[in-house]
Amino acid sequence: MADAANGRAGGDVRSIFPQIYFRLKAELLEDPAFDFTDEGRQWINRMLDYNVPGGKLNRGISVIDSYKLLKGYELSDDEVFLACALGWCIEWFQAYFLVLDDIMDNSHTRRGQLCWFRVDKVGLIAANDGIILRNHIPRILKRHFREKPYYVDLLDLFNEVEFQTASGQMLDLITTHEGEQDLSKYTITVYHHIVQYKTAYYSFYLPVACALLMSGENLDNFVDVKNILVEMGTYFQVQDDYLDCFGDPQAIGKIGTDIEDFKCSWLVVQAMALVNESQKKILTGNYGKSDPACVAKVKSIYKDLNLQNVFFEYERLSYLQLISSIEGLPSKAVQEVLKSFLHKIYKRQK
Ligand code: DMA
Ligand code: MG
Ligand code: MG
Ligand code: MG
Repeated sequence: MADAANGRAGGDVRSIFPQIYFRLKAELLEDPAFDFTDEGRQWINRMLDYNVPGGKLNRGISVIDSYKLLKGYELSDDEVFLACALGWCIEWFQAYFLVLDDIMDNSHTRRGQLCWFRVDKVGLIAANDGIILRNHIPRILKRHFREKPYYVDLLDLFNEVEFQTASGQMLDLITTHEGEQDLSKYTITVYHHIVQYKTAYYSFYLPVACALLMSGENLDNFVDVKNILVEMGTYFQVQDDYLDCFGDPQAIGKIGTDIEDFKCSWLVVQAMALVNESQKKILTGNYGKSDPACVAKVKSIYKDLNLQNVFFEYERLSYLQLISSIEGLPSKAVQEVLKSFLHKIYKRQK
């Protein structure tokens, strides 16, 4: 345990990575910039345990996997620790956005438990907890990366990606006003714009960009890589939208709310392109209502339109397209990074 917490390179990343969380949390709970009371420390401790470590950890672990592939040799204990710390910064970032996303989407469950704001005695304190989660990231970076030549670039990267994500969230939320006026405003172009910003940058570009910075690279030289990662992130959000309706809540750990929330989901975009007049009437009359009978009517239109098969075909083609773009990149190491990321999500059920 002591070895693992120090990031010994001998073990498997999947077993080391979770251990590093405890070290980072302990450091945050002893932060000298705040005079903690016992209650304050307990609140942060519980809030972090509830929101940070319980996900798939794909984003965080991708930093270490990518860094290893870019370096091309065994990492030292120190390098493993730093890559894990950066990976955890992305998991903190994700926790920050999810806590707030669940309030705004009026969601019920996340990662197999109640959404944080629905927990007794939490409520809108969750909004401030989101801010604290975000503020933990520069504190982790300051403690462990201050002396690194890429420190400023790292801070700038998190700031830029935060701005992109928050802007994407804004679009996701305000676009529903347009949809409420006229469902045919939900075009694939509008959809791509939303998901590129709300999901792709932080989920796909950010982990690889972190690994590139650690490897001493200049991100300006990786525009092609960024574009492919944005495509991959788009495919990932299409999966998320598909699973929101057709996934197993037990497996995905959350109950879908996209239909109730009038979201510009990939499914409704596809449906609007395929409906006949009578189906369109049913869809328009029932979309965006919290009544379960209305939701069921929307889902039955989706089934009649065979949207599951439309999705499977989209998934197959996206995969082929991504592989061919990846194989067009000059560096074999970078190709491996992107392929390993793609294989983590292809045909995912959760
Ligand atoms: C995800 O959008 C985007 C962010 C920034 C959390 P979403 O609301 O579809 O996510 P989920 O389905 O996980 O609530
Ligand atoms: Mg949501
Ligand atoms: Mg959302
Ligand atoms: Mg979703």
